[in-house]
Amino acid sequence: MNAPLAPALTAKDFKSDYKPVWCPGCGDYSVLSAITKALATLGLRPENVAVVSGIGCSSRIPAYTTCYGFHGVHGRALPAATGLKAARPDLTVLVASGDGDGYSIGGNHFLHACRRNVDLTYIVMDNHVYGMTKGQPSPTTEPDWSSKLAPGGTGLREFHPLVIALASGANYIARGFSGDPNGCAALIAEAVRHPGFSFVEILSPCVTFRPEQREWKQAVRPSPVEPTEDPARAARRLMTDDGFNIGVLFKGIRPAFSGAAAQATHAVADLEAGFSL
Ligand SMILES: Cc1ncc(C[n+]2csc(CCOP(=O)(O)OP(=O)(O)O)c2C)c(N)n1
Ligand code: SF4
Repeated sequence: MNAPLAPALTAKDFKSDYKPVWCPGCGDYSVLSAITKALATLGLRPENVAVVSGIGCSSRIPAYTTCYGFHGVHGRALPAATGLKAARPDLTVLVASGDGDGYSIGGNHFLHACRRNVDLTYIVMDNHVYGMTKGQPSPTTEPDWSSKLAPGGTGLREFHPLVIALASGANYIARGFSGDPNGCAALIAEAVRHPGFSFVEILSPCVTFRPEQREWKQAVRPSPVEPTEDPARAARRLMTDDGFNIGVLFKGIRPAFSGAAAQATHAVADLEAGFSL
């Protein structure tokens, strides 16, 4: 007789008993719901999933799931996740980050994670501000956003995450909005299924330090075009992107990094012999 099938899990099974400490109305609540819904939709089990993060309000996500979690060092989620996936390719590895964590201190890791194309899903909750440390401008902050900490604005050009991801080699690129958790869940589920490095940028308002972001609800719109596998076409679309088109931009066809090319082809003794004087 066949063993009984494990019962299907729901999003609730992926939520831990820890109550999130986010401010009421923070977009990250919906992103947590989207992640747990995506994992249930994919038919995964918590013991087969790891959620890795850095530091920030958004980086608290691992503790709020029942999956394996690693709440690491600011800006260093991607290297930790890359090592984990290399050691445990059987695990589904999600990485949660914020625009400060992922694009500022962790910006260099972002470039190289895209380039390496290890099979990870990178979810960045972008609120154009450092929420946890009380409202400093981040790389995606508008140059003219004036605040107590940056009166008159920084005057600095914004970082363009989707452009950088495409130029650096990410294999799946999408943008979601936390106000549409079902849409975000669908983007995340597709990102997990897609081989290689998948990048999902989610506009997730910080209602405390950027209360005007509540208006994003009126600004976002479904992308008018279908995803493309052609990087040149995706790049042209980004030229006219104002940051509020929601959906999948790019689904690449690069095979995920498998490590095959990095397998040792020489015995250590042969290498030593080659270097002997
Ligand atoms: C090495 C290091 N530098 C700085 C900090 C302080 N710090 C903690 S969270 C954070 C910014 C988080 O911003 P973001 O990633 O945008 O996340 P949010 O809180 O907005 O979700 C900073 C600068 C730190 N913890 N470690
Ligand atoms: S400070 Fe901003 S990002 Fe942090 S929990 Fe509050 S609303 Fe969310």
